[in-house]
Amino acid sequence: MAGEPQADCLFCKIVAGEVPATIVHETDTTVAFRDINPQAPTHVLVIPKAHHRDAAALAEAEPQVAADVLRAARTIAADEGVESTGYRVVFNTGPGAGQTVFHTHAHLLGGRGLEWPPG
Ligand code: DGP
Repeated sequence: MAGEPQADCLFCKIVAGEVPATIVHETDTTVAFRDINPQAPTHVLVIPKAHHRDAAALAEAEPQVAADVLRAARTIAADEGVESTGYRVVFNTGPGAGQTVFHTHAHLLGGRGLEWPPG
């Protein structure tokens, strides 16, 4: 069922504490942790605790939680000291866009200059 934990999902396991992660922020509905392969000095993944495959599915099923993810990203950007210099929030959606983990996650990137367009 949409939103329920999935036994084979890596990020559901991080939510459950079954896989270790460096958690930097948590709310009732979200958790955020450092990316294992950082692409910038600040590279944090912000996820809903509920399982949805991507940002579009989350927005459709639980729009208030999608807003919680964005609000958490802003809080973390401030905590990390990148809010004033600018930061990027990216939802890779689908394999063609580079999504490899199919549990909604926002990449919060900052702490260096970010090119546009992205690769
Ligand atoms: P994406 O390619 O957009 O699906 O991003 C998935 C990200 O998840 C990628 O940047 C690497 C990160 N990642 C994969 N496995 C782990 C893990 O076990 N722990 C942490 N902290 N990050 C992971």
